[in-house]
Amino acid sequence: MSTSLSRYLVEQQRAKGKIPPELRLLLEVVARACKSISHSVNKGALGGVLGSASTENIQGEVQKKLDIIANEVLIDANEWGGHLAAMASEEMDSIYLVPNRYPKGEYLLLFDPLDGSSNIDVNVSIGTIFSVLKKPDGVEDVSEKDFLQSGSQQVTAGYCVYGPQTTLVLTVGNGVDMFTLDREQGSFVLTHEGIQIPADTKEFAINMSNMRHWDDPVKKYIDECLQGKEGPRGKDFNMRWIASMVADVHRILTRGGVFMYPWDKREPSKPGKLRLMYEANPMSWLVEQAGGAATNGKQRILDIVPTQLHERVSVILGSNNEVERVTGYHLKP
Ligand code: AHM
Ligand code: MG
Repeated sequence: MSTSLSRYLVEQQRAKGKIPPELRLLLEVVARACKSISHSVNKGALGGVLGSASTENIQGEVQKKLDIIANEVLIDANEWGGHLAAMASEEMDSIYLVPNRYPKGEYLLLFDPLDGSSNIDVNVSIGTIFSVLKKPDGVEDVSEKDFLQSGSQQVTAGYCVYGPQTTLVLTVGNGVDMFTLDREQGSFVLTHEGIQIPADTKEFAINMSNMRHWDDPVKKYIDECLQGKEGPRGKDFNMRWIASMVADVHRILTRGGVFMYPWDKREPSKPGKLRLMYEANPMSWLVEQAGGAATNGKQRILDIVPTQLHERVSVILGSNNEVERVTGYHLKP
């Protein structure tokens, strides 16, 4: 018999003691929200959800209609259940406190409601990324500084990718498991357990159009990959770049590879394009839980203590030996 997400979570709570009841509720609610977002994504033009809204987010990016819809779905689903104290999102300037009319819980939820926004209108895989932290002990009135915890403090993290299949990928610190949405049953079903990323790979993911802006260690690594069998690596590499981090990371969890969005010279004052707290941290933890590695070139991403909610970071993650190699090129140029 197949295992539904609900059963899996109850078993994790009961037998393995890995998750408290409030966290189980939180994950059920996030999964329900993802189901609803999946429904809107699937409707596409028929649901009138494609195209841009006339607003910008705090990062100065034009919001798509689906960015806003997904953000609202996640807030509406999560604010009343009593499991959260506050939320933060790529699409909101500051944190969202659970309104006083609802009971408050112990957890802080962070999310990128719709990652890969540039792919929405062209019908390419996109997704929702989320990370959960605990409210610091003794804090009554949550403020932004209570969110500024390193990724190693996450209690659960995951993403849902809306592709040919809708797949929810989770960790509660006990490995990585995947659930596929069964649309007839209306529930997520456990389809892959104990995901492991191979330590070696012949596949890299990077936006090559930025090559002239990269730093030397990244140029050196990619140049060696491009030389293939005739170069120092002695093997041919393949390249993939979906421009949706969820989809690129999903491929890496499925068959290995290395993903990079490094710092580059276009905007030298920014540490990178991707956001630490709701993109890099959850993905880094998933990758580490699957036996891979994640660094910013110099240090483990999960060790970075954020100073801002929307902080950016350089990202190198995936197959262990490749991440070590690129990181080594940064540390010993
Ligand atoms: P978004 O959260 O606004 O969609 O931006 C993040 C996305 C990642 O999913 C992806 O890896 C990257 O931006 C693609 O960037 P680029 O268009 O520069 O290749
Ligand atoms: Mg994103």
